[in-house]
Amino acid sequence: MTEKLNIKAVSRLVGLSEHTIRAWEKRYGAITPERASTGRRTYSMAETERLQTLYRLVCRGHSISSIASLPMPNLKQLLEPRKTEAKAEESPPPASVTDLQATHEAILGSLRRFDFDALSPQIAKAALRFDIHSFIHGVALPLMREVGRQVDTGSMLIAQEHALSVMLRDQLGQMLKTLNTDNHRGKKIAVATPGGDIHEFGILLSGIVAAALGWSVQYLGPNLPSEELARACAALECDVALLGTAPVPPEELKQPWKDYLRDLDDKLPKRAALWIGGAAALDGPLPRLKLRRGTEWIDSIEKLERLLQEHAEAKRS
Ligand code: B12
Repeated sequence: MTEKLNIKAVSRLVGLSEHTIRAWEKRYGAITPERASTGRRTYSMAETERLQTLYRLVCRGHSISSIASLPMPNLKQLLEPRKTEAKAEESPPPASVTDLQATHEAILGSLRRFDFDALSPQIAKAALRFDIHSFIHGVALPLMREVGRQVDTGSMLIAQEHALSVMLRDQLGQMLKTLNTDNHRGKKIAVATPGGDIHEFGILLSGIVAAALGWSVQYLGPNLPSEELARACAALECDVALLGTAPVPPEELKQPWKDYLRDLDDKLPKRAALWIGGAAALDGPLPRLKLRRGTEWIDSIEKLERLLQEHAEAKRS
């Protein structure tokens, strides 16, 4: 019997939200899942692989409308690196789910055994071996979430979380630097977190995704006061100010999010759009906050990828 997956499992394996999977089916006919007797969609492994391939191509700048109906061999051909194309095309071939899981387990194992010497080479090897998309969605994000969960339940120490954070941070910083080289002519995006919030992974991953899509990333790091971000955007002539937010307790922040955002809205140059990613963009009152300029609330890296593509295309047309 051939294995069938439900939409939740496909979403987890591929890294696309359930909403996007349904939208790609309905709007673009990208896949045609069967329906179980309950009416629920079921997906074959071939359809799962097709979604994974489409997602990778979208991350490399193809619009879903232009590739959704192509047969698999053509999609695979598009994925093959061509020497003359952009840096994102130079990354290794897509990783299999089994390889990603084995890497995840190996890194977690070293962390559990306090074998910190093994961690850094393991992370570096994974970054070389997998394409950017797989490394982010299949290695970096699941590791941070799992370690956060284990610290919560008391099965890992905060010291282990710190050790992993530092090594992942170094690796991601290196990737950002490499991808950002030669992007001077792309649209400019400044990336930071608000004063008091030191969680850096959301903005690092966002910077990597933007750089891979050809944006010129001005990485300002975590813990930046609103006024400083506004002034830097003016000096750098940025098209977008991207703010990453983690679910930090309010007392950790130098200003409440609302005040920070209003101040930024006041002080940012007119030409800069304001994009807000992470916890502040999730369900809650903040995304209804009235600001004067064009504002996007971004609850996932996937939505960021879409916006970056749309805005990069808007400039060209
Ligand atoms: C790593 C981590 C740290 C590291 C940060 C290292 C670093 N250089 O970044 C360290 C150890 C330093 C740290 C410190 C603290 N942390 Co901490 N940390 C985490 C942890 C484990 C992971 C967060 C992370 O980086 N995730 C990776 C992001 C990218 O993934 P994500 O959160 O799933 O986000 C998704 C979307 O929201 C979106 N997204 C997220 N950010 C962004 C940004 C942009 C621009 C975009 C477009 C999208 C986007 O994309 C993701 C994928 O879809 C979380 C636990 C968890 N499970 O979240 C706690 C967590 C956030 N920390 C927490 C706390 C309390 C703290 C501390 C106050 C105390 C402590 N426990 O150590 C301090 C100080 C924080 C401060 N002042 O900022 C709490 C906050 C809960 C709360 N509200 O009370 C959490 C939830 C842990 C917990 N359960 O207690 N932390």
